[in-house]
Amino acid sequence: MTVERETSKVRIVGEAVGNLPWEDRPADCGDVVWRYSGNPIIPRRPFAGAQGVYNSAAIPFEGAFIGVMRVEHTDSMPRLHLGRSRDGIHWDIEHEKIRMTGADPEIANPAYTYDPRLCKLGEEYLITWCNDYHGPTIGIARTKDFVHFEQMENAFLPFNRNGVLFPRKIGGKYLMLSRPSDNGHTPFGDIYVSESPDLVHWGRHRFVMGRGGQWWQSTKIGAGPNPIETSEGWLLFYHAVINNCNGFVYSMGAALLDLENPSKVLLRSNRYLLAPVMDYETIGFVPNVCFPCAAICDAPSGCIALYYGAADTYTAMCFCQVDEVLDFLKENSTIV
Ligand code: BMA
Repeated sequence: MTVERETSKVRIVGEAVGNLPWEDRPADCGDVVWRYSGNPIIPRRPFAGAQGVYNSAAIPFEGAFIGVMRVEHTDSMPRLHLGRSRDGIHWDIEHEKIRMTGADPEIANPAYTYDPRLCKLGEEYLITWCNDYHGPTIGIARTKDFVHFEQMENAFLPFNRNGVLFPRKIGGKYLMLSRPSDNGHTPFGDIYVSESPDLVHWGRHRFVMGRGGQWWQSTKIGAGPNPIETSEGWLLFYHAVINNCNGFVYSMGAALLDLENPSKVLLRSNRYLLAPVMDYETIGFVPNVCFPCAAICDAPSGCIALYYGAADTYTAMCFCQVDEVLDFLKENSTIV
């Protein structure tokens, strides 16, 4: 359904998405980010052999939506599958994993692939994900048609499980956010930015922002959906983790990064925008996880639909409006 929306004050650089998956904020909700009433949009065990689909990426494509989904198989190993949706909410997911070609045999056929991000960069669609190579590192692939996928070189040395590209070159270079980590469940994590002339060789690594400050983001933080370009800076939604006596709890914060030098943080939330409270977020294979991986924006209205993995079991959605997120950030910001 196409919805008439008001025009936002903060300008999102991007396209109009008339068929944006969207639901207005419930009248009794005072939150800046609100959940879709039909959550979770992908249930537990969506097809035989799939334990769950979560932490997945989605993007508008040819008037509908296409997704690169993290599917946890019943050997508990995650692989990337293609998903298609007419409305961005109901998804048909291929039962076979995406076949990629072109990789050096040394890095082809990884045992696991997960937490994809998907962005349009020029005429291509680029997928980044956590890729198995002697431990987790960042894989990259390109496609133009979502039929042929070319796997490129891994971006970084292990261990790193969170690579997120900017959707355009900055200063003539490709930029990627990442969260260097260990090979276990990573009791630490900060966000760095790296640049590349060719999407193959990465360097000039710079610190962007780190864990710390308030308890909800004191253990680790990592980039969520690909940064959203706005007239005020790059809007970055990120996951943020607290370690309590029952384990990690993953919430979502937001930050604004400088347009020309994204290692410079202009604003950063000192309160979360989304934290696990619903049953589908608190009960699952990994309880207490909200893990945002994709954002689809309707540029004229500033409406943003976010996809997040819930409890490492489900896919869920939530919504927000760019002016309100920026107002929230201006009122609730501490740079750490
Ligand atoms: C992170 C990643 C995510 C996962 C989260 C919570 O480090 O592995 O895929 O959602 O932990 O288990």
